Amino acid sequence: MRTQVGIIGAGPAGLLLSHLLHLRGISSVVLERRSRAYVEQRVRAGVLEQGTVDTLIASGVGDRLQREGLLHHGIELRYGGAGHRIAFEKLVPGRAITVYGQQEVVKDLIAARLAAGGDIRFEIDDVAVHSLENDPYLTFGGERLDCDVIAGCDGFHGISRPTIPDGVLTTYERDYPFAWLGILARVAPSSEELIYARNERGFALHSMRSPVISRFYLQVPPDAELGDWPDERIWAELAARLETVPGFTLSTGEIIERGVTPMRSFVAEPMQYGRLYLAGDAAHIVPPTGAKGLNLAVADVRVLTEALAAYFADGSAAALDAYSETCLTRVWRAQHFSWWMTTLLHTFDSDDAYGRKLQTSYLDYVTTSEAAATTLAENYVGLPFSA
Ligand code: RFL
Ligand code: PHB
Repeated sequence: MRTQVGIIGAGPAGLLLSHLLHLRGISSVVLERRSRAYVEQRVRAGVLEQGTVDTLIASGVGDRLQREGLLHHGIELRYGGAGHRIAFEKLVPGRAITVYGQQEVVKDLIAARLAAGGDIRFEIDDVAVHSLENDPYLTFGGERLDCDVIAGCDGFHGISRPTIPDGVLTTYERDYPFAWLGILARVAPSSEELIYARNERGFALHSMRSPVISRFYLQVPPDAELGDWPDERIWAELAARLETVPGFTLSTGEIIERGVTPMRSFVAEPMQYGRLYLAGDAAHIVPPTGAKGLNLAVADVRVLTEALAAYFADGSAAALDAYSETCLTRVWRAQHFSWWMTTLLHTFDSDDAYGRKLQTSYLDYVTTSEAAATTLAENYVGLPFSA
């Protein structure tokens, strides 16, 4: 078998890449370890930047997103007994976020690829990468797939990044002394906009998926186990951290999904080696406080698509050679923003009174200075893509 681009992983990065390449007349095969049902149901991100939405709409996969996505023009920062709105419509006019589940994006992309005759192979658990310097190919299930290039879109725990020889990559990491317990609940959101709450008991986030489904996250110890968090405890803790302003009552409902996510910042540089190009979580991850992971995956894939289109059009490799460097500017901006939002809102060491004062000082600044609020807003809705 032969294809132009062999893609490992059918997450947002791999699927969008396959879709955008198809629109440029470039062939690809997507190899995914999990089943279609599994990837379509995996609950993860929910906040799409303006540029992500624009990319999906412009490439013809935005119909359901436009019908069902929830357009938000602000978020609330809640601390010290009060809520403070960061008003995108005033601070970054014309830019907003859309709340639409990552698994809905994945469903839309799979449907579009299959409708166009795309080749996505699910439940392939033995992909191996070969000959990255020259004439690369993939093997799986006793088959061989020759490719011009390979795209490693297989997430943080995938096989692509580890196949790069020792000594090539430099990695940068930060661990955080907590995790997020996330739940999806069958209950109308208690707020129209997302609430990022700093609380002595730990951070809490109120998000949503639809007028009848809410999404919540709680800062928990890094070794937290779901067994220690029965429903009553989750709701009590969410109420304790969110019901801190007069008149706000948290509505509760049936919990339909739950999980614990570790928090980590990570970047591997460069995001390429020989004929292998890494995109999305395979190359970098951020703590979810800034809602940047999925959006960065989309940004990488846009750059890679343009570079591959130039390469396959006339053999010019300049953009491909510059792929990593082009992506890393945005990656590091998102790294900083995600680290900063995380640092601002979580409880680190309860004994660290100094750190707490610094947080409060910055929160007061960001909620009273238009310049500081604009910094938060323009990063949150996503910086524009360069031409
Ligand atoms: P993914 O989604 O992890 O997809 C990788 C795919 O590769 C497959 N795979 C393999 N396939 C074949 N062979 C192998 N050896 C393979 N190993 C792995 C996997 O099964 C999978 O299908 O990576 P991708 O495409 O780079 O997308 C990245 C995003 O998924 C991720 O950054 C976001 O979910 C992060 N994130 C958020 N990002 C946002 O932009 N906004 C948010 O609001 C947001 N919230 C979140 C998040 C991530 C979370 N978790 C659970 C990590 C909230 C949470 C709780
Ligand atoms: C979500 O809705 O899943 C979500 C929203 C905002 C974040 C992270 C996750 O910062």
